[in-house]
Amino acid sequence: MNKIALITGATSGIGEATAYEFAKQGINLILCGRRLDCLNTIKVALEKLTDVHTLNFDVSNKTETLEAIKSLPIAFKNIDILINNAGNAHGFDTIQDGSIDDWDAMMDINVKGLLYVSKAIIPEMINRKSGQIINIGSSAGKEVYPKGNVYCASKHAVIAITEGMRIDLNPFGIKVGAINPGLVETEFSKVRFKGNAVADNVYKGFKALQAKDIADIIYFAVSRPAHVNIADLLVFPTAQASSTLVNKS
Ligand code: NDP
Ligand code: 8X3
Repeated sequence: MNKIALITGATSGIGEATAYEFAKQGINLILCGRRLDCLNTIKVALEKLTDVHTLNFDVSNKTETLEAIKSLPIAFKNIDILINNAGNAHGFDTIQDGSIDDWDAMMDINVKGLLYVSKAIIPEMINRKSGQIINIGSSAGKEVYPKGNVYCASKHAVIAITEGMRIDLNPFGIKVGAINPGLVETEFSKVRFKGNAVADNVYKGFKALQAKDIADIIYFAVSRPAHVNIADLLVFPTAQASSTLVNKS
């Protein structure tokens, strides 16, 4: 029987690329995101390869999240793989200049949203004593960089939550791990800089990671034998040595 994966943030970037990779590998999909038009387009494309169900909700809305996952049809209820990917940076400011709305968005989406989705899915994994959760952290969860403050805090939290989940779910044979990318060329910087042209420069002068590079690694993690768990992985583009050191031409 085909595995079932739920991917949050499947409407663009890493989540979308992971949906395409999983579909190619015959994994049935539950695709989540706020942009309904994007969800529908991806569903039409991937239905040719696998079974696809879409859930249109905001992960930072507790009620919407719990109701959406409760609404899954029986054929999609037994989720084998959860990819907690939805998230973004909002703003790039010093702590003294940062916007409280941006801080709320990052904590509500990157941290609390991940928790709400996990809370809805973990009980079924515990019942079946199997499952795999991959949380998309970041190199920003490993080190703090100037003007990264709250985004970095949210990703440090993702790594701490991942470790806590791995400990607490250990008796049930559930795999938990974090994949932590450095600079990936997606819609990430457009969101962070709120459409400002400065976003166009982030990936200039070097070859950034592409969403497909991370999708390949996520598939690698979910296709290991039952006794192998990729617990924590840091992935940089070759040109990047740390959050602040990128070899640009
Ligand atoms: P994108 O902006 O391309 O994708 C973000 C995804 O998250 C979208 O599908 C968006 O969908 C979804 N999302 C955002 N907010 C919400 C919300 N409130 N509710 C539901 N879904 C939401 O960026 P990436 O693909 O790069 O980002 C994916 C993950 O990877 C994030 O967690 C990010 O922090 C992390 N990451 C990114 C890196 C990078 O350099 N790009 C590096 C390291 C980590 P929609 O708008 O339709 O809701
Ligand atoms: C995204 C990578 O360096 O912009 O998490 O924080 S970075």
